[in-house]
Amino acid sequence: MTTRRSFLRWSTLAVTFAPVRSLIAGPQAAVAKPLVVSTWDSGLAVNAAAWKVLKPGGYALDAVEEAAKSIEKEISCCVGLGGYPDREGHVSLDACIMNEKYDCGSVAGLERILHPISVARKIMETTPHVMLVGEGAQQFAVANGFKLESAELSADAAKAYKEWLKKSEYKPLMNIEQQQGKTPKRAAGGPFAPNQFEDGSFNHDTMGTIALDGKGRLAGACTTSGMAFKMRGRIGDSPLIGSGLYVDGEIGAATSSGQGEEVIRLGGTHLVVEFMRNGATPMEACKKAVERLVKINPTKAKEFQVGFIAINLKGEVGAYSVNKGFSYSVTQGDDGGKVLMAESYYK
Ligand code: SD4
Repeated sequence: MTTRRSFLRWSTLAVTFAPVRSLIAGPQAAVAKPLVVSTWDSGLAVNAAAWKVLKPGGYALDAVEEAAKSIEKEISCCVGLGGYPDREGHVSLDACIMNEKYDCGSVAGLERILHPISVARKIMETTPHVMLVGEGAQQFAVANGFKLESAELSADAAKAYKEWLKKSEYKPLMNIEQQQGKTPKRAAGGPFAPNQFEDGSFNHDTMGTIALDGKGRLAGACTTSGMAFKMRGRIGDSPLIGSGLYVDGEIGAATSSGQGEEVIRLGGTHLVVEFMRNGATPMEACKKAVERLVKINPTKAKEFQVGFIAINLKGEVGAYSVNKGFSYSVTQGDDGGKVLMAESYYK
């Protein structure tokens, strides 16, 4: 049995001797208390899907894939095929996945496939490549048994797109994800259908999930339909390893949400993990990355949101955002988890 003391001893050893340990038996030699953290309050339901894998001792990679699939298949404005289209009316999906051994896979601009996260994993596990985009990604998916779904927009997305075309204004709203638990107009068919809020504004909700399993293995997944009404071909941070997601099996994992362009210019989640490598806690690491981001242009930074979440091998959790309003969900047991509000640079 793992007592708290032995757990602490193991987790300390895991960090102190990480390089040696990996030479001997790989990161899975450690013993850890499973943990899953996702972006936003909608992450709670997503964590529940991961927890079903983590609780009986499953692999963190399977857990984060299940987490991502659980939201990809819901009717949602912002993840999966029910999402809002680009400005030419096509829904294009971005996703990536990474395990504790630097294995990673990614798809960008993928159309008409229900589970981009599973295509990303397939690329990771069966090809010499990391990332496939657009037509090639779709071709790969179909060749590997993924069904080609209809190109038709969901009823909600079609309505929102029609509405958007009236002004054709690209104007991402800060923290719009945060309203998900509040007073969204829910479309019929699922808990994740807050496509449009009472005030008419649009939701978007990238899902980033990072997990630590009972064997001390880390993994992460990130999935999105990207910014609603983006330019055709626009790719955000979410499918980019080191921007929307990064995992180092000997250190920790991080994922991001918000204005992807700002995360990309920083290599945001790789930076967070590097800060942890240099001794920062997950919380300190997220904060330092946000400070670096704000320093680029403090005035502009007041106008967009970026939030990071991170975990380390000790099971510590951290989050920090540029502006207030970034929430995240933490699940560590059967209690259904909790939603926390991240501290922010601008209060
Ligand atoms: C993107 N980072 O495509 C994503 C958007 C997002 O919640 O996080 N939405 O830039």
